[in-house]
Formats: sequence, C-alpha cells, structure tokens
Amino acid sequence: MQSIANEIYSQVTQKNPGEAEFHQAVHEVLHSLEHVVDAYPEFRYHKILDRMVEPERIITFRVPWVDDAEELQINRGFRVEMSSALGPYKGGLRFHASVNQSIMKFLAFEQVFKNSLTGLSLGGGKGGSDFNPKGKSDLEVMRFCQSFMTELYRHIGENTDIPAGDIGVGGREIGFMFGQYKRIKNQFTGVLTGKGLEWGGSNIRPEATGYGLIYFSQNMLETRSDTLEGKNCLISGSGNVALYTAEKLLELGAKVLTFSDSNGFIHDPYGIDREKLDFIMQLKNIRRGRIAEYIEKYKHAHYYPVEFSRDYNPLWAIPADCAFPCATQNEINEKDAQNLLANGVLLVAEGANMPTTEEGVNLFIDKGILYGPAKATNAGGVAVSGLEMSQNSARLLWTRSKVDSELKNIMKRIHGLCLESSERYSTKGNYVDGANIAGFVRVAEAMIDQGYV
Ligand code: NDP
Ligand code: 2IT
Repeated sequence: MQSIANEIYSQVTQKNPGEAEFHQAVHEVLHSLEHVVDAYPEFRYHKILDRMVEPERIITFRVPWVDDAEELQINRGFRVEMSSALGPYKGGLRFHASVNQSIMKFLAFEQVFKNSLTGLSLGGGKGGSDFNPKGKSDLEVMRFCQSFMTELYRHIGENTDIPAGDIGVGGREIGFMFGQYKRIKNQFTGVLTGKGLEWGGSNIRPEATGYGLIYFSQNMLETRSDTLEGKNCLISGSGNVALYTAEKLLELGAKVLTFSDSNGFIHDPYGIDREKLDFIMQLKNIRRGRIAEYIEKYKHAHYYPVEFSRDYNPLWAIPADCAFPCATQNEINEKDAQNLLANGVLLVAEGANMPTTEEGVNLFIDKGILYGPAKATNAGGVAVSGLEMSQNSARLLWTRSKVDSELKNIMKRIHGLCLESSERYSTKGNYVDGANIAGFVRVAEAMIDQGYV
C-alpha cells in the first residue's frame, strides 16, 4: 500500500490490538482508496481517513436476564455508532455467541460505505450481543430482548440511531425490542426497522437483502450479456438472506443446489425447487430446526456435517456457475476460492458481510470473474430499511410492487456507481474498488462540509 494508507493501517492495528476482523475490513478499504489519494488531496488535509476509522461512539453494556431454570444470565451488549455524516446511525443488531467488539466494529465500518452507496440519508452503525438464541424458548428470547432494550433505548431514536436485524435477529426479536422501547418511551415511532407489516413495517423488507443481491447479480451478468436462467447456484446459510436469495433465483429460472447452517450443509443434485424451499422456510422460520432435517424428507439429497479439521469447505467445491455466500464473515478462504474457480465459477455475489478473506477476494479479482462485494451486493436490506423509515415518517404503507421497483432501481444505481468509479479510478469491473471509492467519496464530502467533528 502507498504510504498514507500504510500509515493509517498501522495506526489502526496499534490502537485496536486483537481486532482482526476490524483490521481486515479497514485494510481492504484503504487498499482501494489508494487510487483516490492523489485525486483528492483535500481528504488528506481534512484527515478524513483518520476520522473514519475511529467510531463516533461505542456503547458497551451489561444485559442481565433470567432463563427458564430461573438462573440469572449475563450477556454483553454493544452499539457501535460509526458515522453520522450522511444521516442518523443505521445498521443491524446481531445476536450470536461469537459477537465481540472487533466483529461489531468491522460491521459498523462496512455499513458506513454500504449505506452511502444506497444514496439515502443514512449514517452507519451496528450492534448486538454475545447472546446465543439457539435452543432458547420464546420467553427467554423475550426476556433477553427486553433487558437489552432497557439499556439500548437511551442511545437510539428515530432521528438518532435506528437498529434493525442481522444474524439471530429477525421479526420475533424486533417485535420484542420494539414493544419494550414503546413501553419505556411511551412513543410509537420508527425507531427500529424490520417491524411487522401491521405495526409500521415495510413490504419486501424480509425479502430485500436476498432480492437485492440477485438484482445486483443480474446487473453484473448483463455486462456480459448473460442471465441467471439455467445457472447452477451454491448458497450458504439458511437464514433470512439465504432463503430469499433462493426464492428470487428460482423465480428467474436458476437451479439452487445447497444450503447450510453452522452444523453442516445439504446438497440436492436435482435442485431445490419451490416446494422444497417452502419446506425449508417452514423448518427454519417456524420450527427453528436444523438444515440436516432436509435429508429426512428428501432422501436423495446429501448432508455433510461441518468438519473443523478441514482447510476448506466442501460446499464451495461443488461444481457451479454462481456462488452466493449468505452465512457469515470469512466463510470463503483462499482454498475455497481456488475450488470455485477450478470448477469454472462465473459469478460470486456476497449476501453475508465480508464472507470472503482478502486472499480469496484477490483471487476472484485476478481471474476476472464477476465478483460482487457485500457493501454493494447486500445493500438492498438496509435500502428497504431506509424506505421503511420514509414510510414511517409519512405514516404510509407502500405496496409490494412500489417497494420492489424502488429496490430494483437502488440496486441498479449502486451497480452503475461501482462500475463508474472503478472505471474512473481503478479497473472497470473491479467492483471492490468501485464500491469502496463511491461509498467513501460521498461520506468524505459530507464530512468536509460539516467541519471538524
Ligand atoms: P440469520 O440469522 O437469518 O441466518 C444466518 C445463517 O447463517 C444461518 O443459517 C446460520 O446458521 C448461518 N451462520 C451464522 N453464523 C454462522 C457461523 N459462524 N458459521 C456457520 N454458519 C453460520 O441471519 P441473516 O440471514 O440475516 O444474515 C446472514 C448474513 O447476511 C450475515 O453476514 C449478515 O450480516 C448479512 N446481512 C444481513 C442482512 C439482513 O437484512 N438480515 C442485510 C445485509 C447483510 P445457524 O442457524 O446454525 O447459526
Ligand atoms: O448488514 C446489514 O446491512 C443489515 N443487517 C441490515 C441493516 C438495516 O439497518 O436494515
């Protein structure tokens, strides 16, 4: 890296020891921004990069709750308010045992660029807890959510910071947290997004990340006069993003071969059709079961439990045209990327945040495949959250077709911005540089306008 990027990166690693995921996210962005350092000397003068790697505020708090055995449990809650340059802090809440400050900061950092790309008035933040919702009863989840919100409420608000869902936080958790916020504040406001349709939610919000991912993929394929029809597709994860990614792929005539969870993955060589997808949606969303149960019903399919001893994930070694990682960070390493490329993958588009390691990303870029980085490709979720906020402010509910067409437009605009920025500053079609640069420039200009804050 050039000296300025190097200098900032070494400060970040020194000031934030042990935060590997945060270092990784910052490193990738700084690498792309080398291309604009000379074009915008004012960014250096105003110390934009130095400010952007320092969160505006980090809140950490204790979350006590009582489990069904009447034992007191203590978890740690976080909210990282990264940047308010473009609007109120906006970003999801993750409930997962692995949550720590590094993961929260990498997600909040990425969110700033992603939200900027949407073109909406959204700052960036992220939060969550190391609470593990798996195997907990509804009442345990409710008690946890109420306790979490009993502290969080004082830091958020419809014009201040608007959380939403992420891993482990879906409609059920948003409902419990919204109820508690309303009770404490005595206000019915759009303080959270991802709400139920009857009480302030938006049409298409549950589908938005997955649908947006596929709209962006269509835009990428169009640059090569290609479509998704008939393409063999690999999907990891089996949560919100994965399932609606599959739904849109099926609608467009693609073939879905896999889903996974943290215990293993299923491979259905005949393809997971609409009926099979309905079974999985019921299994995951209603029964909260494990993906392994798929092979009990569809006996021709295969199940592969996770083997932690392996240096690659066999899911990514299945021959396919397209891959959609939709589970978690760093789920595609260098070896996985090699396996995908060896099987002739044409497109990799990220539903999860930072699912590919830097070595994997570099391989995809070097080989010139269509590689869509998370900040651009999964921005549909937060974009529709932004539309939910607009509907809440106007006290209106837009139709499904209106929200869907807005989502399509936003994804198309982001795709165009990425191409344009990559062409101007880097290599046309390098969506990583394109997304980082386009996302950054908008935030940087707003920061200059707003003075030294
Ligand atoms: P869900 O909780 O609905 O689903 C997560 C899925 O990923 C589950 O199948 C889960 O399996 C699997 N998973 C989670 N952590 C791990 C892990 N450490 N190892 C293996 N599998 C894992 O979350 P979402 O679908 O909402 O989120 C998926 C990804 O998409 C995340 O990276 C999130 O940040 C990103 N994202 C989400 C958006 C949204 O609007 N929801 C928007 C943009 C990005 P298991 O059940 O076993 O844990
Ligand atoms: O990573 C993400 O963009 C999300 N989890 C969605 C954030 C939001 O505010 O809708």
